[in-house]
Amino acid sequence: MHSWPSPAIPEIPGRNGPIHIFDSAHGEVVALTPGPTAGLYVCGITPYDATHLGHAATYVTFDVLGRALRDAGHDVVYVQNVTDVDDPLLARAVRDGIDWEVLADRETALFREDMTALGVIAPDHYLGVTESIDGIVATVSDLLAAGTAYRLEAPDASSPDIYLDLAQAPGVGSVSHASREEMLALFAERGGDPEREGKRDALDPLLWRGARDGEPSWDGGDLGDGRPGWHIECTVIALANLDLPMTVQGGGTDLIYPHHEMSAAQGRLISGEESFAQAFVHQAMVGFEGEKMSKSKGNLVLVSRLRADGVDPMAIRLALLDHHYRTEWEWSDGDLTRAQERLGQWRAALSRNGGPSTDRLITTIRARVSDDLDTPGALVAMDKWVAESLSADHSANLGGPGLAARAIDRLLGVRL
Ligand code: 5CA
Ligand code: ZN
Repeated sequence: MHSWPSPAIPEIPGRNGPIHIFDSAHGEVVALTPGPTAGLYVCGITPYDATHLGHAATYVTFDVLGRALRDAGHDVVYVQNVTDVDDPLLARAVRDGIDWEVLADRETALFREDMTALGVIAPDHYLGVTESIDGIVATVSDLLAAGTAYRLEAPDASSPDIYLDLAQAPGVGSVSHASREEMLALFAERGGDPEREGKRDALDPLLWRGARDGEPSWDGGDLGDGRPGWHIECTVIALANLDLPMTVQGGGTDLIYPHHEMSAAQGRLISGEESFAQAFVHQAMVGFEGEKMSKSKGNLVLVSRLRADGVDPMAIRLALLDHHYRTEWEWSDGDLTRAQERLGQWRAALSRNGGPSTDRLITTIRARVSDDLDTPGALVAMDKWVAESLSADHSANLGGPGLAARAIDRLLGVRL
């Protein structure tokens, strides 16, 4: 599937050192050590109501991470999926009386426009699950042949459902460290079916769902007609495009269990590798009016709505960057007002004939982003440079504003 046009990344002198980031699996900040090429997989949208500010926070966070890795001298291979067929998307299509493919195409198109407006670097591999059916069928067939997956007849389906025998996957729990009780609760809450009769274990994830009336299905060969389960989608797309262990698997904290636990367990089982990702990195949930912003709750602030109201996307990006990715927060109008004022100040400083030296500014921004993506700290560094610029005559240093603008663009993705 085509992604979107990537913004140019300006050059600046020097480079960053190693990037340190909080790894949910180890529960501590780790130094990323990718070698020449870093592999980044970020879970993409389920396109039925895109792009709210929670999504935007997630993709801007991983965009800053990708920029930091490039600035530290690595090439980055960036992979993202689109869950363009899954239960919540199909349910929304039925509710709204719209064809599921039309809905998915429309919302994915809107997401691409939002990403372009927010200055997010495009993935190198942007793949819908509907484009990845062959690989998923082959993988599930291999698991069946190896005896690590099993069929379960479903009375309402024309072919059986297929589940992973999770007991045969090593290291389950190493990503989330959740207890059995927590796993059971989260599995039920987040798309799993712990109550399904006949499963070997309540937590076994669905790999292939046999075809039902009124649901889209694909020819699965020996699997029978059906469609993929959720977690296997990200496992297969990641394995097809990245070497293991990838550097970072990312997404929001709502994906730690079961999604990242299961996709990693499957990835290790299929590949025989010990580790799926060097680090699992998660964006804290962004809320609105007292609850997690979510499509199912409907309490959404959409990037496209703000853009249609004439809000500068760079102000939206600045508002997001002003919150550390590991801190939960709630969107309010004040966030936008502050960001708009800040953007105005920054642009005023950059339109002057000359500015302060940028040496300390660049060093500080590099230090802040490599310290667990401290973007609020990076913004404060620019605020200081801007205040200094506006408080005195700096016309002797003509190159200052240009270099500051390039640094902010390269490292934080804010175009001034
Ligand atoms: N398609 C799956 C991932 S394979 C999915 O979770 N789609 S989604 O549309 O629900 O979410 C897209 C991304 O945004 C995920 O990484 C998710 O963790 C993140 N996300 C969803 N809601 C929020 C929120 N309120 N705050 C921050 N991130 C969020
Ligand atoms: Zn995913």
